[in-house]
Amino acid sequence: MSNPLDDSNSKPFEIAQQAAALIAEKSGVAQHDIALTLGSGWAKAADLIGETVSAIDATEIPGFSAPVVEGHVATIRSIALSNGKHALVLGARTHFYEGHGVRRVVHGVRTAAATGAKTMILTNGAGGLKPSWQPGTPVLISDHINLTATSPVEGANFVDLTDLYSQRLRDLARTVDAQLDEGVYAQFRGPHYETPAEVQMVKHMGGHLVGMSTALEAIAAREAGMEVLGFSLMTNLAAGIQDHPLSHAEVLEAGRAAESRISALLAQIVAKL
Ligand code: 8IG
Repeated sequence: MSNPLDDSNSKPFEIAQQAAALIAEKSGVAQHDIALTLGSGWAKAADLIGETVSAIDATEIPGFSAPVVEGHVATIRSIALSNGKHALVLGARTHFYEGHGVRRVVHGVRTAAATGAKTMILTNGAGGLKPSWQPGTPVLISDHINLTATSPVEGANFVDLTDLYSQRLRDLARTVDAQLDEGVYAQFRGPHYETPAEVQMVKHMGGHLVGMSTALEAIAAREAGMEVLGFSLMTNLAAGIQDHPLSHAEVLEAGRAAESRISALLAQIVAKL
């Protein structure tokens, strides 16, 4: 299947504009205010934040591709909030490890910006470095370390990433749950989990969470002028910190166990935006 983003002569922002126009047409919602990417463990939030106006198969929208991982769904939803705002939920995250290039990874974020969204909420499942965190703990992302050795920004556009994960939005999240901890998220390329030595490297670099998404998307969101709120669901202690090997099944189970609680938390935060 061909994807227009893969043509090096194509313009990613134009394709995002086309995608946004088609979403507006299919949903009947001219402008969205907030966009969310719901990672492992966060999917139920879509049912809690408001009324689903429209559910669109992402593969019908220019630039989107079908997800590869079990538990990931390729639906774009337009949701009407009770406060009159409109949220776009991107259930179709493309991961960098899929090998389709960074343009496809950030296309959802660029499309969200093109629909008018000013706030981008990025969520994920992640490994944690703090032994005090229990699996199922939601953690606010305070900053990131991009270990993918690439950037979504094309050309000499020196985007400022100070306060990338908005202090204002983290403070707002804490008005819903004052106990929320925060940490620095390190994005690895994946799809393998880290070695214990790599986890120690992250610890020395000042990281607290390890995962395979979010940082590249956050950069693209900032480039597009959006304010970013980032959340990790800590599903497992990172390799070498927990005393047993990591398993995807265990990660999914921790996500399922926490899903209702953290999705309700996120929905309460969205209502305050
Ligand atoms: I869920 O421990 C989840 N995703 N890189 N490491 C990385 N990604 C993850 C992990 C983890 N847990």
